[in-house]
Amino acid sequence: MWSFSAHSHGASLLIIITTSSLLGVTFGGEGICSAPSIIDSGADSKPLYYKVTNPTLSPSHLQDLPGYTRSVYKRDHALITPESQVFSPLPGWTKTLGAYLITPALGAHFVMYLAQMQEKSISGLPPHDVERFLFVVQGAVKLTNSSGISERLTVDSFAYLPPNFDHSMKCDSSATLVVFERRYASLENHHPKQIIGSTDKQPLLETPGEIFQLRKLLPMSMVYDFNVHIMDFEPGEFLNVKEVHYNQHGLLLLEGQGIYRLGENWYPVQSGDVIWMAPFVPQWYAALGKTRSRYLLYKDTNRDPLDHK
Ligand code: UGY
Ligand code: MN
Repeated sequence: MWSFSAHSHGASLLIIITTSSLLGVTFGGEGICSAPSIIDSGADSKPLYYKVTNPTLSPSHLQDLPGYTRSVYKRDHALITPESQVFSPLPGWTKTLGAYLITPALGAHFVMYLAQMQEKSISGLPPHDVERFLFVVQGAVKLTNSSGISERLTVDSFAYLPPNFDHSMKCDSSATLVVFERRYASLENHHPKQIIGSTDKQPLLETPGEIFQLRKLLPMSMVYDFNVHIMDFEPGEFLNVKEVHYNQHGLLLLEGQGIYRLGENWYPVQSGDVIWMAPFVPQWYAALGKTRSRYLLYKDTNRDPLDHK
């Protein structure tokens, strides 16, 4: 692999040693060069969804590229990767930093944000007539409603709070939540209720023609104008349907990596990435890598598009 003439032997060897140590290249026992694996072999011992709050901001092969980001913003979709998520104090919340990742400014009818609650923090309330869904990605919070009933929510648990429903979340040490809010599209004689649950308690649903595993976190009842899906793919599995539909999506990749097709674009994605999909954007996912892909997906549902935005 390396050749050098006798007279420059010493200098060349120095260059090889210096270059290889800079690149992190190792010489195997058989004399074969190998680069370090980019797969995190310690990932198994980490807490659930660890990579969402501890993402790989600079893959080793891109770390010297100032200004580089995988984030993309287009008319009918956006990819917002961790290195471009910007946090600032969340209005109405104490000791909490928030990053609004999807808002009506993109054309969405909902907001999606990450809330980083710090020690002794308290949540604020959503605006009037706005419903809220939250999912705990890291840490724990105590959710209390106006009847004084409290529930501790830990990683993988979620809560739905109906519009104008008095509640607060308190955090003793630290927590990261992903939150969806939208103005409730009301239906006569239908009244949504508070829901608390956790992903592993939700049943697996039939997915005719598809291979991925599906759980829905909210009831499939007309009362609710959206649902949040948890979708699991083993490496090599992909969406069979090349979907184009009227619904909007907000997606957080909780685990794994793969390729997301959005319109005519094909994006490598990994855990911690967020995607906005506008109505009718062609969408498709294939899971790659060595570990399961799991994503959490907001989807509006149960409403006539002529009656509601
Ligand atoms: O239900 C859905 O629309 C879902 N399969 N879409 C997606 O994963 N992009
Ligand atoms: Mn879809």
